[in-house]
Amino acid sequence: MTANMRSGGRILVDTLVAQGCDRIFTVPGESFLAVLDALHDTPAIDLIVCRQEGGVAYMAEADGKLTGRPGIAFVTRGPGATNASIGVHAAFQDSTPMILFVGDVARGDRDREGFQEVDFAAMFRPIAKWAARIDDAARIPEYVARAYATAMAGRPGPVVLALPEDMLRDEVEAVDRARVAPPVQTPDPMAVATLVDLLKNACAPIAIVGGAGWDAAASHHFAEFAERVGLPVACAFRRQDAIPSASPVYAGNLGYGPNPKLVQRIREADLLLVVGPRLGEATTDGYTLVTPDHPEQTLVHVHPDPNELNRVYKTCLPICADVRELAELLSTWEDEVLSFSSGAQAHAEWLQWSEPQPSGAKLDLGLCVAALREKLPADTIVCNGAGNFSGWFHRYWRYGPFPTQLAPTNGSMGYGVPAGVAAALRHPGRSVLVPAGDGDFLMNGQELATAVGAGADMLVLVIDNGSYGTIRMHQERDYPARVSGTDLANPDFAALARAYGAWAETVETTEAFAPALDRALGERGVRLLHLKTDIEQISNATTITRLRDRARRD
Ligand SMILES: Cc1ncc(C[n+]2csc(CCOP(=O)(O)OP(=O)(O)O)c2C)c(N)n1
Ligand SMILES: [Mg+2]
Repeated sequence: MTANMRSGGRILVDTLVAQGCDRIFTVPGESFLAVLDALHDTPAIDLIVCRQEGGVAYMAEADGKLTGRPGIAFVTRGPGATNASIGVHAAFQDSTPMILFVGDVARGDRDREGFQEVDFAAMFRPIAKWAARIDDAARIPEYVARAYATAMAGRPGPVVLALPEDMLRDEVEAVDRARVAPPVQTPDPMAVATLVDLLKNACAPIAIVGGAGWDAAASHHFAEFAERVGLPVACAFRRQDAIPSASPVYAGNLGYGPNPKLVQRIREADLLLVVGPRLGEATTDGYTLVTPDHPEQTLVHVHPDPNELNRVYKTCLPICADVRELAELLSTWEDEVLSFSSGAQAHAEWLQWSEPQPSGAKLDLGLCVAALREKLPADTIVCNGAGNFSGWFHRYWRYGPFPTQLAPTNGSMGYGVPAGVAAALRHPGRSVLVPAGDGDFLMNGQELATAVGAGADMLVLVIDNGSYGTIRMHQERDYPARVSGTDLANPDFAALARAYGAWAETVETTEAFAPALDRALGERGVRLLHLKTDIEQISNATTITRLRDRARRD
């Protein structure tokens, strides 16, 4: 053996270090022992061992959202990869850079449907940007560099690489690759000049922002520009940190249950400046708020991926560019003519809409969010999965500077706890808040063990209405008073959290919430407040009684 010979596992870990990877999320498998062995001697990489591959993949996805570079996950063959697929789907729909490495059967056993064998390239093709297998250990640096490049380029997304276990044990010579940077995508100044001209001629423009490639710099520069010209800025679904809520032109969020005044403003807009979002189904209320042909509206779409321009929406001015570069160029654009008063009006409307009014409920979630607003720092990272419980946070929480929101735009349950772990590890000094539904929490509640084991500092709120409430809401609309398949018999969540080693209390009234929150904030590590709410408060906008009354009238 010459001095340059390395195992496939060693080459892979060296390659990841060269790409800047400092953390891997995993559930181990015997299919990638050579990688685990190489990690044994690699202090540069923090290995986070999880309890289920759904948790692994969500953590990697959330880490990708936080850093802008691919979050890294390692899972085993069929069972591990199928569990992890939920996070790949989230990364795909959320445009998040991520790489999932999957241990695979030995090359010589392929196509016998050996133990846990799956054709991973075929399985992941519809939900990954690229899915492939590395058959030659000498080509690991090339495959991994391409995986990084692909995950970050254009519209970011997930890449899946299968690793035959015997390939990882091969001893070969390989040429390392240097860290991959995303491509430079400076906007064409002529196109930006046209954009500014369109703004000058517009009576009622509005920006819709967030999404692919959005980062702290994009947020800073875009807010600077929008504030200077008074342009109202709405955020796409679950991109509420695209600019801080405190910005004087922040107009609120789109998605489920947006401010009707914001909806009206978008309908009446003559110019839509869309920077980053795909204008997906949730953001556009099922392609109705902005219709694909949007007659009488001019649509400027800025996106780093040419395939997203004119894909669904007729686009008057498509600009293929890095959103950060576009925002920076706009912030330094010298033009005194632009000045709108609508940004301040839209912000005032949002302030009013996002102020919780007492609902009369015994444990009033709106008032709980108001208490959280008072006691938690502005740069708190709020992590949630799917369910109506999230609606109170989307509506009433004030999101701080990017990144402060980790929430799946693909509406995937079980995301909050794993995302909270990723956030607590990436930003140990920051406050991390995980609002979770009772259904949502138990989809990945096992990752509390990972959180406690990793010394994560985070506050979990389990909002326990004894129901898959969102589905109950749809049920009450379509089949009133016929509850089927949505009631939940729940554990004592506080006792459960304590069993994991967390600090926990149960809260049953609004008055008890703030003192319990104070006690939670006085502790460190994982803390959980079990909030027992009434299913009657089915969303932040309506009640079961009102839904039934309406169904009776219709
Ligand atoms: C992984 C996954 N499974 C199922 C669904 C469908 N779904 C959306 S919301 C929801 C219920 C959420 O219940 P809970 O977390 O208790 O929140 P609540 O609506 O009661 O506030 C379900 C089952 C989903 N979005 N994701
Ligand atoms: Mg529930």
